[in-house]
Amino acid sequence: MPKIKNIQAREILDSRGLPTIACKVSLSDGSESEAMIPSGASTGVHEALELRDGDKARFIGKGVKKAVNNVNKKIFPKLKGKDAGKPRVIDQIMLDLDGTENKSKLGANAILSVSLATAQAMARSKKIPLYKYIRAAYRLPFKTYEMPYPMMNVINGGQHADNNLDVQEYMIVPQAKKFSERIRQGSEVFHALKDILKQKKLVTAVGDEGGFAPMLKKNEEPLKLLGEASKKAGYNYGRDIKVALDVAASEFFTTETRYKFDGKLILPYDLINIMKQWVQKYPIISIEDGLDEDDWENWRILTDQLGKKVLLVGDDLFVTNPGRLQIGLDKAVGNAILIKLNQIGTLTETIDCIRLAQKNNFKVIVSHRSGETEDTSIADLAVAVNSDYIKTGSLSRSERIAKYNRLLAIAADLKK
Ligand code: 2PG
Ligand code: MG
Repeated sequence: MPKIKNIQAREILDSRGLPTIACKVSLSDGSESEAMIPSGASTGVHEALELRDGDKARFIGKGVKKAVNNVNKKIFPKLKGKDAGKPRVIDQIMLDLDGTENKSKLGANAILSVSLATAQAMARSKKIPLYKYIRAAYRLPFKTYEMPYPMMNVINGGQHADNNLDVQEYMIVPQAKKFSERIRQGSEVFHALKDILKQKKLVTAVGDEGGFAPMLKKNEEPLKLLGEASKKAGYNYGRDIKVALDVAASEFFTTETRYKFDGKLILPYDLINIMKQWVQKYPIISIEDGLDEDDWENWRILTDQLGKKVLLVGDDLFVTNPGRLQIGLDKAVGNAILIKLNQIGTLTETIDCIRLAQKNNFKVIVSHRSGETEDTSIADLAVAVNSDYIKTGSLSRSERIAKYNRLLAIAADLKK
């Protein structure tokens, strides 16, 4: 088994032009690979810590030199010479070295960069694609490979755009059987939507995840526009094209349990009612973070009322953390989980969280971050774990398209 020979991290830029960490792991047999770590904007308070320098003289305080140093000076000496093909052991060494609950000493960005680059390098060493390596290394019990359904974020709001929409993501979920056809459907609806926005004299500039970011009067309007766009592209809104939302409610939750929505302060009960009405009127199959990340009580009510009809996805709620997910399972809250590697900070804990979800019949959605890079590992992760869905942005911006193109390559290999 190859050993870890060298680890070299450095500071690079993400899709927002802000610093993030890249890390190259080199093995004793000459294989090597570099992982690049994404960064969120609507980060949950329970996420593992993304270490930033806070030095206002560089990159408005957002430099990651400390994280880079932690990899090169603290993590590398501990991992040098270790078996690269034992991901659980490698990750545990880093967890012990950090020793904190939320990886605040070394930084989740530092730790994940090593965790992921080691897996990538091992896949190269074994001359197999990353998705096959992940499945084998963690002894995942699946017999076949399934391609995920993409949730494509074609209208951006919330923290990802400068428009007036409170809901962060309006996503289309194409339903074709073949993966490449799902991508085609998504692209066609995206372009039809652009034409419609132009006709209505609405802005067609895009937000952080490549979706359009028009100024609209009400949060409900995009749901109508998606119907018009589907129709214009020749699809049935409901049968061919379904909808997923990321409400990202933690971002507009205010004190005293009120939500600021459509310009008004409303009760959780009102927000739940709005979602119920939308589910009746539009082909919505999934609602992510419909309520605040700590509003467990109302999450429970939401689950009771809508849990049989749609996916209720915990993102900020569960933060890819098996412990938080277990709380949700015990409280019977939600029925699906969003999976982001950098919310928890190691590949091993990510896999464990996915397995816990799957064993409890929760649906799994592997996800990008709003600040991304050209790294496509999440496409491989999704296929490795037979993720039900993947959320990786709109049909524009290369850091989003890179993941779709990687999935197309995998689908071609798998003849799916
Ligand atoms: C989300 C993500 C990705 P961010 O809320 O689901 O779309 O956004 O990376 O900004 O947290
Ligand atoms: Mg989210």
